[in-house]
Amino acid sequence: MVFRKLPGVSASGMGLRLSQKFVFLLFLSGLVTLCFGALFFLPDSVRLKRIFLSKTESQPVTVGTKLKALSRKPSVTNEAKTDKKDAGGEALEDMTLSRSKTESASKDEKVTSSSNQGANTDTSFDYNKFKKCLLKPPLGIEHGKPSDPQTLQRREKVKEMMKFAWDNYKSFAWGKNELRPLTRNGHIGNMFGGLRGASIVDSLDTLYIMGLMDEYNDAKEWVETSLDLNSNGEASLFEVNIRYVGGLLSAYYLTGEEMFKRKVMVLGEKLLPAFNTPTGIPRGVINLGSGTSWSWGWASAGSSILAEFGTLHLEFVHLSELSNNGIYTEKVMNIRKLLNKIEKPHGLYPNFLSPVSGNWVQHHVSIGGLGDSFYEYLIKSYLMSDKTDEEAKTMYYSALEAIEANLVQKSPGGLTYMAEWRGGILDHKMGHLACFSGGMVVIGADDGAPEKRQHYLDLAAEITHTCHESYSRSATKLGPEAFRFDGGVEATATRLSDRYYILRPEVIESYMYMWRLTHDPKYREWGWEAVEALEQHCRVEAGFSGIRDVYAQTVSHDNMQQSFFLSETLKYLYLLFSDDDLLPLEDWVFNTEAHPLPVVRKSFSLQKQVK
Ligand code: DMJ
Repeated sequence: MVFRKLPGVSASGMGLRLSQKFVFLLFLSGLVTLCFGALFFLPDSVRLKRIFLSKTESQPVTVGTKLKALSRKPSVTNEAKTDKKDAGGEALEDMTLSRSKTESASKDEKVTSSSNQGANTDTSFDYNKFKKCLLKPPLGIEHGKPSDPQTLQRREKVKEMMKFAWDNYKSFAWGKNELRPLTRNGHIGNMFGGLRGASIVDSLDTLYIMGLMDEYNDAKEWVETSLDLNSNGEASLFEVNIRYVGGLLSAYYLTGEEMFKRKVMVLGEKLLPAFNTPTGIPRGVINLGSGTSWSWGWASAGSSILAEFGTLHLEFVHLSELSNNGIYTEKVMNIRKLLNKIEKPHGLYPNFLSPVSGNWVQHHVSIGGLGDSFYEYLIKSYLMSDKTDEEAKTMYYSALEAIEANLVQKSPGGLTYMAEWRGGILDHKMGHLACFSGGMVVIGADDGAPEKRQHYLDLAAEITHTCHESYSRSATKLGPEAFRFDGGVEATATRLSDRYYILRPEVIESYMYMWRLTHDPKYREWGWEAVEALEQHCRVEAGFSGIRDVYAQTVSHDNMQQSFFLSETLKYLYLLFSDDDLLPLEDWVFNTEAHPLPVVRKSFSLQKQVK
């Protein structure tokens, strides 16, 4: 061997030894680098990472109120997806989850898997402490029982309607998403990515506040044993968020059942990959298994929809509250920042935005479908933050000012309505969905400029009156999907395709808020008119059904009991006939599916307050 003798080796021999050592060391360090690299680059390396990284390293860290993730995961590319078929706007039942050809994820778009975003932190949320921070008991002194006998009787009627709707769902559609009351079977649809039991999750809080405890317990047991979150289908991010995330969050906050919290955290984490776009604006459709996301096939140029990506804030703030992980708040604050910064035509927010460029795609503005709940979530974010979220407040009142300047109209007959805006041209139409805005304007009346308070109360009352007119002017006393103020009509649908009513809540929602904030008895009367109309035209032998033409003397049913009928329509009616101490507005904010979420108070929040 050349290197047998150490002492007295020649210079060239020494050089050889040194370079061999160097090569050996280089080889060793390469090997070590490779091994460590494999831990991070191989799929499913999460468990190994946990061994080598401390928890805090894989968690996001706080930088002021903004959070930054220290993700070491390499980027992967979304697979390109092809078109299925187009779906039209706000659909009646099966909103097709079509994919946008133009908007499949671009090759250089980087996404990280949710498991590596460290979404679920060990929680230290203290439910008892949270309860103590509420100003009032959630269910009031006596579950909001009204003292006057007529109101009590009306409330009992609404409770009976809920039990009827629920019992039929249970008999004929248990575990499916909705009941088909005419054919007495279940409907699954394709909005929830393979998740089931939408009517159950949407009903939990309604059953609970109505004191339908056997029914609530059945619902709870189903969620515990049968709500399978390992689905692999394509879901509407918006719908899953408002119905499932909202429903489970409310159930947890009202009951303190840890199981609801566990479920909602698992589901919340599955939604995170939808935000992995160049701008952080999520796309509309997400595969709950793979995390891949797409834009709706019908959304122009692969855009995301304002009412969809703008209706995540309340639920995501609560996901951060419960998990003590700021990542959810970070995602929605990022959306907020972009919307705050971007130039707005006449101060208005168009309905379509590119998740790639972050620019508006079309100048269509509406307070109804495609835009609606974005505005609702601005004022509700402010209220839910215990009035600390100044950014949301400013954005809301500026948006409202722009809406008033550009969209609010008075008909020749004196009805106030919110028209739609297409690049500066007004379409004198108001959707049923836009009727939520009476309630929105009234809940924000107190916190605007003091000199505007009365003006906002008047505006809210006028809009609610107009929406009531749209009901009064039909044969069924139920309102159409959209009504117009041109061609010689007022608050009336002119097109056949706008005449349907699918058990929607928005008009009744505004009655409820108007009642709570003004105590004008007409709102309870109008609510009762709606109960009678629902009973007469929508109640069938095995549940409640939507109708195809509110102007027809003899109705034709659409065979669908929407889950929002149980979650919203009946809940708002029940609250309308209850005392104000049932879910007091000082403590609770309703998400857009009527799921109550508590105001986040500094005294119990582990997260930094939004400033
Ligand atoms: C509900 O799912 C929600 O209220 C949503 O914001 C709009 N559409 C339906 C009810 O009409």
